[in-house]
Amino acid sequence: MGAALQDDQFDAVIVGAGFAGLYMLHTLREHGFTARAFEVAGDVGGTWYWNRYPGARCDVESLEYSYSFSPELEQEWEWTERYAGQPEILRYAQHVADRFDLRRDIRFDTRVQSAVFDDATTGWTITTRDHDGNERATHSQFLIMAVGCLSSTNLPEFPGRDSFAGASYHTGTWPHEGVDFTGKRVAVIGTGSSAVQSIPVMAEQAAHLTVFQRTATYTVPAHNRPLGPDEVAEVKANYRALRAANRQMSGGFGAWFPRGDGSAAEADPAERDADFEARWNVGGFTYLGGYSDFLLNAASNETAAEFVRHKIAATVHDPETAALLMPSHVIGCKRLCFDSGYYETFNRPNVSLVDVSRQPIEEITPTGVRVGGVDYEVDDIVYATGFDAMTGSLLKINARGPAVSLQEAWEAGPRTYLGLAVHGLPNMFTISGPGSPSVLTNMITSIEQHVEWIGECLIQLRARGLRRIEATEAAQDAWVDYVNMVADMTLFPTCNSWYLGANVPGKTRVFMPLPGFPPYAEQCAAVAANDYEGFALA
Ligand code: N01
Repeated sequence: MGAALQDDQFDAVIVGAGFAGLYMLHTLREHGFTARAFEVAGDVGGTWYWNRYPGARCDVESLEYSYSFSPELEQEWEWTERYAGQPEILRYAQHVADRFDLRRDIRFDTRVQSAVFDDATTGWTITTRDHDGNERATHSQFLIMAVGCLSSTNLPEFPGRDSFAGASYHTGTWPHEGVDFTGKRVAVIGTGSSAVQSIPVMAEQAAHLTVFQRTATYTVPAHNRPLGPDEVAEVKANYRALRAANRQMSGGFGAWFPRGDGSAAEADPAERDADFEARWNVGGFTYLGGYSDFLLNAASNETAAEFVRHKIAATVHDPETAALLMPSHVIGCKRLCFDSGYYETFNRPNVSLVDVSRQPIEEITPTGVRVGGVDYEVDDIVYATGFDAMTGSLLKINARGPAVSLQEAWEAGPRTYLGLAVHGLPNMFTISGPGSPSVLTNMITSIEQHVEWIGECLIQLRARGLRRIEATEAAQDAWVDYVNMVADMTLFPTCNSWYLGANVPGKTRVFMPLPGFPPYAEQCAAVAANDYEGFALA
């Protein structure tokens, strides 16, 4: 491995050049492996390349949502806001690519179409197609999927969708030149994180904005603001300690928030409300940090949910609209949202809310959206309808092992060992795959842990002259049972979230991520220390 390889032959092929692909490429090169990354986009950045909708920014604070692997990088990069906006995060990804000279090993505008493992050569043949339609085969020993968890858009098959005469957009594939909604009547379908961020911004431009809501959403103020030089200096002076502390947090971030313990249901109501109020005023993920049982105990959860409903009632002037905006499901069981003026936006005279929970969207007509026989005429439609999360992009690649394809292996839902490997697909790794904490964490913390584990694994294989690694079926079965058991101890499976695949019609209902980052990272380390227990090495 690592030497005298032809131009189309690499130790590893990496699919994707977002934060996972970039760090994987850097790590492999540092360890002396040859690697090539393929990226369907025209540049690096992954999710931050595509999601350019108005108001797009990260919900994890910028000083934490950044790589920790290079102390020099974290010292030299200057974040300007508490929550970085999409353009700034994209510039950061571009800076990383340039600083570590990664671009020369990335082929942009190139889609990986298929990957076939051949036991005779113990390697993968990867077929790619570039934007001119040229197909090319590349060979590698390892295949590393860095395709992102939220990269395959979900565009519901509404009858008549293609008949719409105006412009349609999906938040996840937003035009790079931006969209001017001035004077337009705009429909927004969906009220998840992307909608919550974009609705207040679009409402300022549009002549009228009609929001089609299937499930009301819990959102907490983000309280975004510019970062002051003193707070940045303080974090930079203590960055190593903060990163280490974050790796001990269940979400891989937030070690600097004050955390409470105990049960919200058993707390003194006045003290509990004071705690909610204080956290509401700090904003962001702090909100659910006051007690430790919000996702374990329905009564505790209800206290946090009810507090948000009171805030909605106090904010939204029209009682009917306020009632529609009040969610009834478990708070946090769908991804909590963070906003800059979301509920307030429904007080604007140019914004209206249409409930599509009981009467779904019937049809998209040439002039708008039809619900319950009523036509809402609009000029533009924004689909904020989310993603075929965690499995969508993996399954789009036709990956085939010696006896089974990924599609066949996951026919009844995703099955992995550690969220890192799939039985039947040797020498393939998935970064932040289903069965790992991934989307329940600060993605960059999870990505770094996976990349470092894979890098070390390849070093060990090389040192021992081994060429093949495959998760055993027994280890995978046990891991799937374990993930299900952990999920079933929580309230996560109680609502129709994308974590469960419930947002995509026909998708198997399986809770895909694994709650709890620190124990998971320890399990991965123990597997490696125990001679890659659960993997067959050859
Ligand atoms: O997508 P979503 P998103 N008819 O799936 C609705 C991350 N993220 O792009 O809830 C009508 O959350 C759907 O309704 P329902 C974050 O992890 C991060 O907003 O399924 N409505 C829902 O309201 C987030 O969770 C950040 O009933 C339909 C909406 O569309 C994830 O990405 C920013 C429908 C989809 O919401 C996805 O967020 C943005 C239909 N047929 C996103 N189908 C930051 O950190 C779907 N919906 C910055």
